Amino acid sequence: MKPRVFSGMQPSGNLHIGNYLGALKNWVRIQPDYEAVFCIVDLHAVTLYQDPAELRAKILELAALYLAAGIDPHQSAIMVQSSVAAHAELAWMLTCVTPVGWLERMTQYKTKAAVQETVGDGLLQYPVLMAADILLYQAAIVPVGDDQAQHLELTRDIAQRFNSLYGETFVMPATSLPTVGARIMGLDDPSKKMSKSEAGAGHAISLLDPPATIRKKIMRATTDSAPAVDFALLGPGVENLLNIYQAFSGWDAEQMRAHFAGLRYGDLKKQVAEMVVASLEPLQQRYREIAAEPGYVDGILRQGAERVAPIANSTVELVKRRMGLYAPC
Ligand code: AQP
Repeated sequence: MKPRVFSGMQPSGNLHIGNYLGALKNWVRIQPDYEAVFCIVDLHAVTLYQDPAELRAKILELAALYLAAGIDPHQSAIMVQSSVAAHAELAWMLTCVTPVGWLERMTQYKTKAAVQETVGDGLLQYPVLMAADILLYQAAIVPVGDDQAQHLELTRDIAQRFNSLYGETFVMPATSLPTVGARIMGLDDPSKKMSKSEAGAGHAISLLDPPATIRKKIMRATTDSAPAVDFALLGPGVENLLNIYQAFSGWDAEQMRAHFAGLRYGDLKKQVAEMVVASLEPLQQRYREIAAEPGYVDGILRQGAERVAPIANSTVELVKRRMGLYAPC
């Protein structure tokens, strides 16, 4: 039997090249070697207010993007978190073994809470729900970008605590980060990670941005006052552009140096833009084909939920028995 892999993304905002290079591209690469569950984590998205009609549309868009990027629904299950009730059920059980101090220390919670007038409890509980998503499927590995590494550590802490209180129950999931592209930074401000929820037209490149928009955003990306690429003195903006090129091209560090050392920033940007445009073109084409088939994505999501629900439900039954909750024989 193949080991299991689980990962997910929130249907909030527009998927960007950070989400693609940090996670989605890795999912496609590893899917033949694992029994994979790729989730659309809508319950996570509503930890911040989402317009209901827009959220429904974004769920289908995200599923279509998974498919367009190369997730094969015959190999991997694509499903929506809220369509398998066991996610929320296990989250509650894990909440009860999680000290609140562990959650208050999470960097993503602190960053997102800092810009809210009032902080919903869901935002604090976000990593417990993420732990439930992963532990529900007894996933051996979780391919994510670098920003989720802290939440994965917490998932292991919660699993360990549960196992020590109630006996061996959960598999310890390992974090899988890509070697290049684990943290793509904002084009307008390379000190901040590229993020769906960050406002600003020049911040992120969305996977569905037209070529002209991609070129414009990259040509305007923040660099520094040096004229050309110097690998001994890389500023964060230039390093980010080089990372983007390397992650899309698959080049090694030697090839990158040989090609880009001494190149003027304007030419670097042109080459990065053409690499991004050419890499996204097939994905965008497949996305348009999928979006033109009404009902296709709904069918995939229904099948995905039906496929994974028995695994999720059997974990919940096991956890109930371990905790002494009522579980009829
Ligand atoms: N900038 C990034 N570079 C590399 N990987 C990234 N990921 C996110 N940003 C980058 C990875 O993408 C996956 C999807 O994450 P998510 O939808 O759960 O949300 P997130 O991590 O909070 O990403 P965003 O884009 O910043 O979304 P919002 O603004 O909605 O919170 C994860 O594997 C993540 O590591």
